[in-house]
Amino acid sequence: MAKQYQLFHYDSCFFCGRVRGFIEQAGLDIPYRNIHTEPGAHQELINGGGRGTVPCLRIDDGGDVRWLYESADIVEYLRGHAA
Ligand SMILES: N[C@@H](CCC(=O)N[C@@H](CS)C(=O)NCC(=O)O)C(=O)O
Repeated sequence: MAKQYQLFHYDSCFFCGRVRGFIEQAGLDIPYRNIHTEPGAHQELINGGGRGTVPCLRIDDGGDVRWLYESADIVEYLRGHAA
Protein backbone atom coordinates (compact mmCIF):
# COMPACT_ATOMS: atom_id res chain seq x y z
CA MET A 1 0.00 0.00 0.00
CA ALA A 2 1.22 3.50 -0.83
CA LYS A 3 2.42 5.72 1.97
CA GLN A 4 -0.10 8.19 3.38
CA TYR A 5 1.04 11.70 4.17
CA GLN A 6 -0.30 14.62 6.23
CA LEU A 7 1.32 18.01 6.65
CA PHE A 8 0.90 19.64 10.07
CA HIS A 9 1.18 23.40 9.63
CA TYR A 10 -0.44 26.78 10.12
CA ASP A 11 -1.08 29.55 7.60
CA SER A 12 1.29 32.31 8.73
CA CYS A 13 4.26 30.01 9.42
CA PHE A 14 7.03 30.90 6.98
CA PHE A 15 8.65 27.46 7.05
CA CYS A 16 5.27 25.82 6.46
CA GLY A 17 4.81 28.08 3.45
CA ARG A 18 8.01 26.75 1.97
CA VAL A 19 6.75 23.19 2.22
CA ARG A 20 3.26 24.06 0.96
CA GLY A 21 4.85 25.85 -1.99
CA PHE A 22 6.78 22.72 -2.92
CA ILE A 23 3.72 20.48 -2.51
CA GLU A 24 1.61 22.73 -4.69
CA GLN A 25 4.28 23.21 -7.33
CA ALA A 26 4.86 19.44 -7.50
CA GLY A 27 1.10 18.83 -7.69
CA LEU A 28 1.10 16.49 -4.71
CA ASP A 29 -2.17 15.56 -3.04
CA ILE A 30 -1.23 15.80 0.63
CA PRO A 31 -3.87 16.69 3.24
CA TYR A 32 -3.07 19.68 5.45
CA ARG A 33 -3.65 19.59 9.19
CA ASN A 34 -3.88 23.13 10.54
CA ILE A 35 -2.79 23.16 14.18
CA HIS A 36 -4.39 26.59 14.80
CA THR A 37 -7.84 25.89 13.38
CA GLU A 38 -8.34 22.16 13.78
CA PRO A 39 -9.21 21.15 17.35
CA GLY A 40 -6.88 18.46 18.61
CA ALA A 41 -4.41 18.67 15.74
CA HIS A 42 -1.65 20.33 17.77
CA GLN A 43 -2.01 17.81 20.58
CA GLU A 44 -1.99 14.98 18.04
CA LEU A 45 1.28 16.34 16.67
CA ILE A 46 2.82 16.58 20.13
CA ASN A 47 1.64 13.13 21.14
CA GLY A 48 2.76 11.51 17.91
CA GLY A 49 5.91 13.37 16.99
CA GLY A 50 7.11 14.43 20.40
CA ARG A 51 7.02 18.19 19.81
CA GLY A 52 4.60 20.77 18.48
CA THR A 53 6.85 22.49 15.97
CA VAL A 54 5.60 22.93 12.42
CA PRO A 55 5.96 22.08 9.64
CA CYS A 56 5.87 18.36 10.32
CA LEU A 57 5.12 15.64 7.80
CA ARG A 58 3.33 12.58 9.15
CA ILE A 59 4.34 9.56 7.10
CA ASP A 60 2.21 6.45 7.50
CA ASP A 61 3.80 3.47 5.86
CA GLY A 62 1.20 0.76 6.33
CA GLY A 63 0.75 1.58 10.01
CA ASP A 64 4.41 2.32 10.65
CA VAL A 65 4.20 6.03 11.42
CA ARG A 66 7.08 8.47 11.26
CA TRP A 67 7.04 12.22 11.97
CA LEU A 68 9.45 14.29 9.92
CA TYR A 69 10.29 17.81 11.13
CA GLU A 70 12.35 20.57 9.46
CA SER A 71 11.07 22.22 6.28
CA ALA A 72 14.24 21.51 4.27
CA ASP A 73 14.20 17.83 5.27
CA ILE A 74 10.50 17.53 4.38
CA VAL A 75 11.02 19.03 0.92
CA GLU A 76 14.04 16.81 0.30
CA TYR A 77 12.08 13.75 1.43
CA LEU A 78 9.08 14.56 -0.77
CA ARG A 79 11.31 15.25 -3.74
CA GLY A 80 12.82 11.79 -3.37
CA HIS A 81 9.72 9.83 -2.42
CA ALA A 82 6.52 11.44 -3.55
CA ALA A 83 7.18 13.99 -6.29
N1 LIG B 1 14.02 24.98 11.26
C1 LIG B 1 12.60 24.70 11.32
C2 LIG B 1 11.87 25.88 11.92
C3 LIG B 1 10.46 25.57 12.29
C4 LIG B 1 9.85 26.66 13.15
O1 LIG B 1 10.55 27.53 13.70
N2 LIG B 1 8.54 26.60 13.25
C5 LIG B 1 7.82 27.53 14.10
C6 LIG B 1 6.67 28.16 13.33
S1 LIG B 1 7.25 29.05 11.91
C7 LIG B 1 7.22 26.81 15.28
O2 LIG B 1 6.64 25.75 15.14
N3 LIG B 1 7.36 27.41 16.47
C8 LIG B 1 6.74 26.87 17.65
C9 LIG B 1 7.70 26.11 18.51
O3 LIG B 1 8.92 26.14 18.27
O4 LIG B 1 7.22 25.44 19.45
C10 LIG B 1 12.09 24.36 9.92
O5 LIG B 1 12.72 24.77 8.93
O6 LIG B 1 11.07 23.68 9.80
